[in-house]
Parts: sequence; structure tokens; C-alpha cells
Amino acid sequence: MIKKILIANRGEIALRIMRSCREMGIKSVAVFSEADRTAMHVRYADEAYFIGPAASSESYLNIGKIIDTAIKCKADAIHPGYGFLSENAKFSARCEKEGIIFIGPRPFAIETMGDKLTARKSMIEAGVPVVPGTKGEIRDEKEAMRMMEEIGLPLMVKASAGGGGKGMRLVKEEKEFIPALNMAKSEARNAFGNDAVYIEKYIESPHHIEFQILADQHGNVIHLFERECSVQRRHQKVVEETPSPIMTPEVRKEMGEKAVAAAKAVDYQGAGTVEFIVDDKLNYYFLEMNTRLQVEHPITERVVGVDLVKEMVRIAQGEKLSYKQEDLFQHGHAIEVRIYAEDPDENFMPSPGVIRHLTEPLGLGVRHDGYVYEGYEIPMDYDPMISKLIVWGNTREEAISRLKRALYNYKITGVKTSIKFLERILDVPDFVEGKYNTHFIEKNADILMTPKKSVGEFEDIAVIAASFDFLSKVESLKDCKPKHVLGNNWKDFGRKKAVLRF
Ligand code: MV4
Repeated sequence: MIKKILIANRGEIALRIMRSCREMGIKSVAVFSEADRTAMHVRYADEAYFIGPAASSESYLNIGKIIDTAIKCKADAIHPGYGFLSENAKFSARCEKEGIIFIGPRPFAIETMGDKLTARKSMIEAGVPVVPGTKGEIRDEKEAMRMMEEIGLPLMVKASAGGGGKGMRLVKEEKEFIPALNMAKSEARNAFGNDAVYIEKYIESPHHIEFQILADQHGNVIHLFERECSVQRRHQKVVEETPSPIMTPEVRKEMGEKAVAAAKAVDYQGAGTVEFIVDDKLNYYFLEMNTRLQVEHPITERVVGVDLVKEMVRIAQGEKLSYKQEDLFQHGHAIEVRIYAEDPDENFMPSPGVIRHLTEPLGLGVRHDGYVYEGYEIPMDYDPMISKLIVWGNTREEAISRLKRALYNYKITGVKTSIKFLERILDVPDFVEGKYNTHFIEKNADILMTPKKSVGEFEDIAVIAASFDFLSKVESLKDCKPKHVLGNNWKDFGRKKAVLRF
């Protein structure tokens, strides 16, 4: 049985994992870089070890340092979280070699799914639908031209080693094809040291829908239904929800079974996600598999009622899955938004800095997975995600109104955040009606990118003004008379009248 887990990560996900450890009576070990001396995951853990400079390559990506630390502190297992070493087959193999349990899949599954061509091949064999395209790598221009004629235009050139849109080219006209092929190849060679490319038919206005799966070491695999992740900006997810507004019970069952088949094909173990692109007619195609716990896992936890981290730990210590497929249902609706320290009105420029004031949203149906605190300085060395806000409602409408309320209650000063951008999304009719695909943000750019002060921002100004007023009068509070701040302008902003008294 696992008694101590080293968490090879930082930020909100390190805390998320430690919380489940504590509930399971397992000791948690933090590792931290120079830039993370004051980080919350260091405070929360039972033990914490310094592992190197701020640069990830010398700390959170340093396999030798992390393994040495795990041995030194006698950890039975390592949880890699997401990002960093989570999808590194060499790391999984190294853990195995050192007799440390890697909480995740074995190297073979990571390797097979990490390369898109081997993943495609393996999915075709397993009967999982893939986008019509080439079976293997494109080796020369003659073969390329032949495949273009077979598949037809528009098409996509994709790098086998690619991910997150890197090494990907859309080809609409014949004359663009060979240049696009060569550009994708050189981009892939530079970024991944592997220039293998292949081509696929272009799916015009797809949805990104993914299925959560869990697989134990005894051959049992279940799926925990879908997540709709089509609201993305530059291949970064912005909003995730479950159930998907476009899903039907029939297609859900079928796709779930295909996701299970995908996992079985690579002898999967642990928590994983099978990504599909889905067209308007609900034709679905395997895109890739993420062999890790994902950022957006909490919406599945809320709607299906399963602690995914707890299940990952149980699986890693050889236990059978706690659930059978028939036990699982979706209850209500959950939505997650990611809050970043970036300025939506300045082209999403990162905004690192010190958190001055922080009021986190609370209340019925609200989960807030964060890691920052007042006085904490967000380092510029890592991803600028501050937190995730996850809400639940009986219906999609209730979830949306709860999310609006929670964002309204969320106050952060000191850094710029994406909160107002998220509030704008929730007001876009296409979103409210659940009629959106991966083009949502570009399609609604006019509404979404227009800087305008919201009621919330005017209220922020009022709160700041009131605070100054309060501080300047704090010596003579006894004599204070009730008063209004910012005069009578509030009725112009509709929603509420602010009367701040002291
Ligand atoms: C596609 C596609 C259309 N047709 N493949 C983008 C990232 C990578 N994981 C795969 N991507 C896409 N592959 C074919 N054959 C459209 C996209 C795509 C996309 C997919 C999911 C979510 C957001 C996206 C945004 C732009 C393009």
C-alpha cells in the first residue's frame, strides 16, 4: 500500500493531488524550485524539498533530481500531475526501474499515444474511427500528390510528433500543398527533432469532445462520459463543460465504447482522456489521447461523482476499479473556466505580479481550485494560470447563472486577469444557446475583444474608493455618518445600487 507520494508538480494541481492524499491518509511530499519557495504547495505538503533553479528544465523537468528526492524521502510513488513530466515515457520507465510507483500509464502507452502516427495506426487496428487520411508517414512529393487526390481538399498536414497545433497546416488549394508540407516538416524538425508528417481530410467546423477513461491493472476499463472543450483560444482551452450541449445518448454510448477500446488497445492503466473531433452531424473521429490527469478533470468529478485522483492512486497500488460502467451516470451540469494572470484587453499579455487583494467565490455549487494567496507573487517562469472555477447546476442554465454569479464574486487585484473576458463569453448568445464549435472565439471576436468596463469593474473602483475613504477616517470612525460613495451614478449601471456606509 502507498504511504507517501511525491508530487512532481506545482500550482493548483499539486494542491489538488495533496488534498486527495490527505483524505486517503497518505503523506504528501512537495518539490519546489527557486521561484516557488513561497508557493502554497510547499506549505500544504507534509514534507518539501528544494530541487533547483526556476527554469523548469533544471527543476520540475529534472528527472534525476526528482528521482533522487523520492528515494531520499522514501516516497512509494510519484504523481506527475499535468504538464512537466506527466507524459514523459522515459520518466515512467525510470520510476519503474527504481522501484517507485509512477501514478500513470506504463511507458508503452505513453509512447504509442505520444506519436500521432503510431496512435493512428493502433486506433485503426482497434476499430476506433480516425479522420480519413494517410495510413503512415508521407515520404515523397509523388506519394503526397497521390494522397491529396485521394483525400481531396481542403486537407490538413500534421506532424506526427506535434500537439497543440504545432506543425499543423491547413491546405485549401492545390498550389499551397507542397509548400505547406515542407513548412510543416521543417517546423516539426525544429520543434520535435522528428519531421514525420501525414495528411488528413479537413473537418470544417468541428467540436472538440473528449472522453475521460479509467483503467486498472486487471484489464478493467470504464469511461466517465464526455467533456465539451470547443471554446479554445490558440489551442488553449478557455471553457469546458459536461454534458456536451450537442451530444445524444446514442452517440455518447458509442463514443464511450470507442474510448474504452482506444485505452485497451495500448494496455492503458490509470486516468486518461481520448480526444475526438466531432462534426455537426455527430460524425466523430479520434484525434489523440492524453495520457495524464487533465486540467479540466473536475467537471467530470462533479457530474459523475468520482474522485479521479483517488482512483489513480488506487489503480497504481494494484486495486481494482471502484466502479463498473453500469454504476456511472451524469448528474446535472458542470462548467469550468480557467482564470489566467493575463490582460484580455492587451492581447492576453501575461501579467505576473503580487496578489494584493483576493476574494475567492464560495457558495452552493462552486468549487475553486487555486493556489495563490494575498501577498503571493505569481512567478513569470511558469504557466500564468491562477485558478480554475468549477460550477455545478441541475441544468445548464442554472450552471451558467451560477458561474456568472461566481465570477461576479471573484475579486483579485494586483495582477490583470481573464475574469472579464470569461464574463463576456457567458453573455454571448451562441454560448448561452449551446450553439458553438471550435471557431466560437474568432466568430464572436467583436463582442469578446471589445474593452468595456463592466458593472463589476465600476464596483471595484467603488470598493477601492471606499477603502481609501475608510482608512482616512478610521481614526474618527465614531463620528462617521452614513454616506454614499460615488454619488448617485449607480442607477445608470442597472443591476444594483451600491450604498456603502460606515
Ligand atoms: C483538425 C481540425 C480539422 N480537421 N484535424 C487542432 C489541435 C490538434 N490537436 C488538432 N487540431 C485540429 N485538427 C482535421 N482533420 C481542426 C483542429 C482544430 C482544433 C481542434 C480541436 C480544438 C480546437 C481546434 C482549433 C483549431 C483547429
